Amino acid sequence: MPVADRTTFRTCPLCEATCGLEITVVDQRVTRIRGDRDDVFSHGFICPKGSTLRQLHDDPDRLRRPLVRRDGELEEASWEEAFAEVERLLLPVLAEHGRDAVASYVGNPNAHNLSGLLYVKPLLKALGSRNVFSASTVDQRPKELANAWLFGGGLTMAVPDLDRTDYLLVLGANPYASNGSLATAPDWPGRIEAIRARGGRLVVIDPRRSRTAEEADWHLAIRPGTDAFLLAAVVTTLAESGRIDPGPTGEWVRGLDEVVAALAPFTAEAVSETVGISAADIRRLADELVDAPTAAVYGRIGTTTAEFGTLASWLVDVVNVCTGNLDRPGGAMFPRAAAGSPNTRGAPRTGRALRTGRHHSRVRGLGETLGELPVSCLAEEIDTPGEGQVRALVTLAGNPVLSTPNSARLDAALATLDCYVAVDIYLNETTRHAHVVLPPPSALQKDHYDLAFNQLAIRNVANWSPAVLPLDDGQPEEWEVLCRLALIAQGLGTDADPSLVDDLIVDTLVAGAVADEHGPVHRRDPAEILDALAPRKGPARLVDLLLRTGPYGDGFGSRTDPVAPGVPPLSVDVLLDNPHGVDLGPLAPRLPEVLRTPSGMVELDAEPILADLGRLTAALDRAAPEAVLVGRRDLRSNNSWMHNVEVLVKGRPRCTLHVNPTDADRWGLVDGDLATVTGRVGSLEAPVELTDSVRSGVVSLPHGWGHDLPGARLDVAGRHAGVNSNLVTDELVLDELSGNAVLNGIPVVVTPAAVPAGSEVPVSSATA
Ligand SMILES: Nc1nc2c(c(=O)[nH]1)N[C@H]1C(S)=C(S)[C@@H](COP(=O)(O)OP(=O)(O)OC[C@H]3O[C@@H](n4cnc5c(=O)[nH]c(N)nc54)[C@H](O)[C@@H]3O)O[C@H]1N2
Ligand SMILES: Nc1nc2c(c(=O)[nH]1)N[C@H]1C(S)=C(S)[C@@H](COP(=O)(O)OP(=O)(O)OC[C@H]3O[C@@H](n4cnc5c(=O)[nH]c(N)nc54)[C@H](O)[C@@H]3O)O[C@H]1N2
Ligand code: SF4
Ligand SMILES: [Mo]
Repeated sequence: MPVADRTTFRTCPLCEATCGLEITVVDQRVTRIRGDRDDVFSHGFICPKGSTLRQLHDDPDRLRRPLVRRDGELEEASWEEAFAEVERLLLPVLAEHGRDAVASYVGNPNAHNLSGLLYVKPLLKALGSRNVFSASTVDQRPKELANAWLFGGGLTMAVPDLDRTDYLLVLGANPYASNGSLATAPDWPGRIEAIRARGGRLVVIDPRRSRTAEEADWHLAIRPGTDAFLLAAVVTTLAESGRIDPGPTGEWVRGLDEVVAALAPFTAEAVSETVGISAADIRRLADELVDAPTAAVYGRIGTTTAEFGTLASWLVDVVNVCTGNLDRPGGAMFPRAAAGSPNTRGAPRTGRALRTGRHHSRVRGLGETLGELPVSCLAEEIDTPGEGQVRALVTLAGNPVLSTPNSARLDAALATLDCYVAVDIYLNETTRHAHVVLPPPSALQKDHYDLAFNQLAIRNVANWSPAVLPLDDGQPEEWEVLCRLALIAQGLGTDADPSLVDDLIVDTLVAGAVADEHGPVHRRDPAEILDALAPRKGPARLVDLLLRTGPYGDGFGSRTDPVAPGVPPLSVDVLLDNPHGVDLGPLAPRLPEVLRTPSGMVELDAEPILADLGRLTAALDRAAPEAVLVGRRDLRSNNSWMHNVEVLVKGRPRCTLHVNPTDADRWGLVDGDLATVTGRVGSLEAPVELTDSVRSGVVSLPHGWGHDLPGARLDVAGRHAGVNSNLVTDELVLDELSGNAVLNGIPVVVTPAAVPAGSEVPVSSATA
């Protein structure tokens, strides 16, 4: 019997913008997805990816049943068989080689997924290995460390107050393509246009004239990898003319004078050649920033996946402090998330100092940060024999064969593992090496709440999205899969009930909540709280707890004042009654209560950061390579995993090498022909697209492509394969302070390819 049409609303989980979607379902099939005009944050905005949740769900290549390797081939198996195989392969590795022999890699979609956000940590704990890796060390780790040292929390982030600022300085980000990152806002383009419409100014620092740079009032084409020099020179320029003034925020800032003194050698003149921007332009930039009524400096991928990533990330906020823009409307402000934020729990202005390097990687001795090792050393931990060698791997929503540096080496290493378990929706370039693949339900089959991105949002909102479609027959939830893996890793067998882990997690969180003397349920009876959460289980129960004990929560009856007009204090039930979300208002100043540093101050002078300035000084007069490679993103792409959606990949190929015409003349390259790009670790071949949008001496290739490896099951992506840019990025070049990979500014040599245009170039021909 056909079920009547229904319309449901949910937040898009694909990128950080958190747009509201309106979804029409007929007979348990999604027939239409469009922007939810009534969403309190996105007001109907949607990008071309948002509506493809339907195609992703319906994709015949999306795995619905587990795969188990038998006689070398991956075959469909029952869930029981798959978990039995995990146990059969994993336990001997643990028994014979110890816990550190099992590595894990946690990919980007975990941040967009409640199961990932709430159940991965317990699984990692159950595995008990120090070899934990994630996409964070090819991404934002430098910013997290800067935040942790400055403010006392990795996600205690000062985000640009887009809707009120008069001046936005963007470094190394292209929100017209990415829709913004580490600053959550649906419709960045619209918000940028609004800045200009109200007489404000957009300035973009990028070696490419990106879509965002095209919209800018001023674009400065910086030399890749040099943002830290530029920002240091902005501070020094302001200091020279006595214009550093943190305003009222100064009361909560420690070490400003010391920092200004330490940056003094980086004058506009001293850095000009290194950054490729005239001293006059650097001075003008400093003038504009300090003269604007309000201004916000914002940096992203181009500043974090760089040699001085932590310094650049820290300097973004040093400039925000120096210009009086930290924590004021129109400047860079701290969100107050409704659920799950460490900076709304416990005692304000107390915390422990961040320590890094508490343990080190076996082969290269790289230091741990925030409990993880740099993913740049994953391959060597697998392929270097000796005591402590990694023999088993668990990947959770990750595709490191396309997303991490020198990926050919990792690709080869994965083929040698004794046990590789992947939790993933696709058989792709990485998971094709697995012994067991465990596919979770599609995004439309899951409840959703943005526990992570609401902590970075430019407006405080809360939005609960119930699952749109039911689970397939016999299919476990993703959190149940993760819990069952945890139980197997703890030797409790394949039959143990995943609720055991779920109950343990909720018990721990409730115990923490009743112990928090600053929280709303201090000293309440845990049993009473657990009763009030029943009968929910899984992520819904945990989010309900986090919301109700959060800053806008009902405190399980202890608070009753409305949090927005007509909206009672928050719980999952209240959010269910508000399907377009609840608007909790614009950001409000939060200093000093947001701080969790040992001194209770913004610790501008954190010792590890100041120590790293020596590295910056040493690089000041280094000669620039003839050519460097940078990345870029495309609106129709999402890292490596949405190229199997036909509507997103059709049309002109997007994986092209952007080359400036003057460079092409020098290097003998022709538009449309293949070029060979060679770096220290290998080479690749990509079609040349001539464009003056890249600075001379810079070539650009997007990441996340290279879908022609045998054994993957990606029919559409295989026909639009592109080439993997990480075949030439170098696993030995890091931002030393954070261990983050350098993925921009890779020295390369570009030559015409020996192979004539049009003939197929297998990626596997790349030399490693
Ligand atoms: N459509 C789409 N959206 C996405 C993603 C996607 O793959 N596709 N990925 C998501 C993820 S995981 C992330 S982390 C975000 C990233 O979000 P963004 O950082 O906005 O992403 P990019 O478009 O890569 O922008 C980086 C820009 O930095 C420039 N750049 C390169 N090197 C340098 C440098 O040394 N200095 C400066 N100043 N600029 C430099 C590049 O030319 C590029 O324009 O996007 C998210 N959103
Ligand atoms: N050269 C270069 N390399 C880069 C970057 C760059 O700018 N340049 N950017 C880096 C950045 S910012 C990032 S974040 C990383 C991303 O690196 P990764 O996280 O390794 O890669 P993704 O492409 O996001 O792959 C996500 C995987 O999750 C799976 N997946 C999707 N949804 C789900 C789900 O709901 N559950 C499960 N279990 N699996 C799911 C997909 O099938 C895919 O295998 O790439 C990095 N690599
Ligand atoms: S911008 Fe991001 S959140 Fe919004 S519809 Fe597109 S992919 Fe989804
Ligand atoms: Mo990312």
